Amino acid sequence: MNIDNIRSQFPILDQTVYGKPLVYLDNAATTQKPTSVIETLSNYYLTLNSNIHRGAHYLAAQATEQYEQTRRSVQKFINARHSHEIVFTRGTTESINLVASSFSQRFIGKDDEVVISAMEHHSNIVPWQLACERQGAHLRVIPFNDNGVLDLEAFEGLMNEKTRIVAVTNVSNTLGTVNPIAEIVRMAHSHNIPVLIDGAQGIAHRRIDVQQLDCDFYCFSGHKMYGPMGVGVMYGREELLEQIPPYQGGGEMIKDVTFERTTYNELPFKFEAGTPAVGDVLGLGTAIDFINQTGIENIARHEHELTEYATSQLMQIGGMRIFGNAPEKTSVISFLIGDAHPYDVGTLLDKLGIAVRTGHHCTQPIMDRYGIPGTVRASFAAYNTREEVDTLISAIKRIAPMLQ
Ligand code: C6P
Repeated sequence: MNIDNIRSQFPILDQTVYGKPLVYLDNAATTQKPTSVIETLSNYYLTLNSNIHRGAHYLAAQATEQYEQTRRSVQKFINARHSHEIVFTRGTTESINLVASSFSQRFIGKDDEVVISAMEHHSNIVPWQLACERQGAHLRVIPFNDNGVLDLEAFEGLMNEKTRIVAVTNVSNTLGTVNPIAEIVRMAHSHNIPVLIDGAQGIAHRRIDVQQLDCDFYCFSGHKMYGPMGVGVMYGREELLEQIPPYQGGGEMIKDVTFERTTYNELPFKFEAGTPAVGDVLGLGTAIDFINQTGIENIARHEHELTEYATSQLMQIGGMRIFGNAPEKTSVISFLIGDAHPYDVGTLLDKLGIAVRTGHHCTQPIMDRYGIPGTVRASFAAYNTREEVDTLISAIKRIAPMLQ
């Protein structure tokens, strides 16, 4: 992988902050966007802007064609069986809320159970809590061990005839753990329980084949995979999407409306009420092109090397604690230095030009599990370099004595 070539596609990286070269290590929060994605957005507004599926004019037809073409790109990217199994949303959060709301109305009743894991992002906890509250159902939680590995034996023990769905993350945004989702799906399906995968942190780091995984729902955001903010995907298995009710009512999701009764549009439109973020969807298509051109396996290998290198360097610093030591991890490293507050570490790193995230990372139950207020999190993407890791390490060595 030619890093110089990749970096040249991300002009935002080529700047200084506080007089220091920017070292952007907050990629799990959002990745930067290549010029091609930014150009897709501006070209859309410069040459194509119009509402889709509605207008009888040239621009509307072109925009509709490109929007539907992007749906087919996403289908191919995750190897879905049908393009109508791809629903565009605002992001992972909306995708999970959609499933939690619509699936629970159809399939979850009083005293039923929903299984999630203890390492979920709040986006894969709260929507299920809301659904359980509404339906009178209960949440069950798969624990994980000190290294951040899910306890699959406990998982097996949690499933029973009341379990209606299992919802787990592909990759933990805090621990970096890559969960054995194919195995989780196999275990759940042996009890005829469908599975939702939160793919927010998986999609940009591993090849995802939803048919091979055999999952029932896979949710992700454009902005964590070099695409625009404000767009995401909910992949759902056709048979389930046919059975669950719409999430929101409005334009485009209907077939016929009278005051007595409304009938709904076919898939995927039944789940796409109102005007979507057309330009952002097209930008997501360009982000997929970027990933395909770079090669997701190349990206994964490069990030793995950076993560291994950074981990070994960090471990040599006195007082260093790394949270998340699963055998299979993506490019996320959460750490604490002695008793230093993560916010203080993040602020000092920021002044040296290094962007990391600090806090609970929207995973408070993980913090409770370890009895800590938060962590400092460095996360890598395709454009990060070994030199940037060195900059991080020497910055930490410089600030650590100030904070002990
Ligand atoms: N995690 C992070 O810094 P949205 O905000 O809808 O694009 O994604 C929500 C979400 C869901 N699941 C996981 C595993 C995630 O990591 C995220 C977003 C960001 O870790 C922002 S909190």
